[in-house]
Parts: sequence; C-alpha cells; structure tokens
Amino acid sequence: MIKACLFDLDGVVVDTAVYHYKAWKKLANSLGFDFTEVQNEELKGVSRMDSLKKILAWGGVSKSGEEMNALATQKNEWYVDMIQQIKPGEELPGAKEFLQKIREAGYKTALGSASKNAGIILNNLGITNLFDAIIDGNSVTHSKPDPEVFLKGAEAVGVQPNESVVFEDAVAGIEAAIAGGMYSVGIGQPEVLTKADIVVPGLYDMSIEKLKSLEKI
Ligand code: B16
Ligand code: MG
Repeated sequence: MIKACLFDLDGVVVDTAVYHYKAWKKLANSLGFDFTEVQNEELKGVSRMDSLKKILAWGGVSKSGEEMNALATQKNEWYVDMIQQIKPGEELPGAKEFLQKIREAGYKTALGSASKNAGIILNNLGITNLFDAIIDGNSVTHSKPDPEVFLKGAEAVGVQPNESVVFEDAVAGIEAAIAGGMYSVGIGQPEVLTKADIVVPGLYDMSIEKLKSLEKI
C-alpha cells in the first residue's frame, strides 16, 4: 500500500531550471564559450559540481580543483540572487494543491532534491510546512541515480521504499526511484521518461485515483 510521496524540487514543484540555466550561461560566457538549451537538459537533477564538470567539458576548458570550487561558488552566488526573488504562488501548476490534497488524505510527504538551496526555495514559496521531511543536497553523499536521497526521505517519514512513490522530471531521478525499489511518476514527456511507471505533464494532472492505480502495477 502506498503511504508516502517523495518529491523532486526543480522541475516538479517549481521551475528553478531557468535560473540555473541563466547562472551557468553567465559563467560559461565569462570563460569565453556558450552552451545551448538542449545541452542544459542534461544538467537537470545533476549536482552542482557534476554540472560544472559537464559545462567545462563542453567548452573544452580545463580547471584545477581549487578553480572549480571558485567557479561553482560564483555560479551559486548568481543563482541565489535570482531565487531570492521567488514569491509564494510561483510553484508549478497544481503542485501546492496536490501536496495539500494528499496530506489531507493521510499520505506522508518528503522532498528529495539534489539542490543545496532547497530550503531557501521552499521558504520563499511558503510551502515548507507541506513536507514532513526535507532531504536535499546538504544531506546526501551520492547523487541521483543513486537512490540515497529518496531512501533517506522514506526512512525520515517512517515508510518502506516499496510503499513510496517518487515524482521526478529527470531520467536520473526515475532511475534513482527504481534503484530504491519505489514506484515512480515521471513529470514531463513519456518519450523521455521511458522507465517511469506512469508519466504526467505536471502535478496538475495527478490525482489520488492515479496514485492508487500504481498499486496495481
Ligand atoms: P544547487 P532537483 C537539482 O535540483 C537541479 O535540477 C540541478 O540543475 C542542480 O544542479 C542541482 O539541483 C543542484 O542545485 O546548485 O542549488 O545545489 O531537480 O534535484 O530538485
Ligand atoms: Mg528535477
């Protein structure tokens, strides 16, 4: 029986990808190259340092560990400046309503995000209280597709992995759910999220009936 819902943040609850893209683009430009929106898709759900490594490889640029730390810090400063402007109501369509609905129905909720800035974003949206547990980039050592972030989320709300559903927009996140032995709901396109149990375009299209239908899979 499904007892908990575990949510990725960026691309599921809020669209912060646009801010990540702007900040990474500014960094790449400062190093003398650029990358496309299509390449940016590959950064979704990927940790800050792994994202930087990919971007430097695209630009054919090599940096020392110390320089990479400084570049990641610079990108994060630009990114944090942007997310400070996030206001209540900027959640993706249906996200807040679905969270409220499942909590009223008795399901536990947890956040499972790669972002170290998840706390600021939830606070600015005013929806921190809709999560029973928050597991983010500060509390894990392994990035998705490793299941750590979701296993910790299920554990924090006292539910078994096979009683949990993961909501994810990134392929690596769906793989993490599968590796953790959880149900998965892809948020996006079925052609991309081929391994998810079901795919919906957004949380506005989710319902308790669809959640329960996963149990028959
Ligand atoms: P930060 P998610 C991920 O969030 C983003 O999709 C990814 O683009 C970002 O690099 C990562 O968080 C780390 O974010 O730099 O804020 O720690 O989709 O796992 O909620
Ligand atoms: Mg995501």
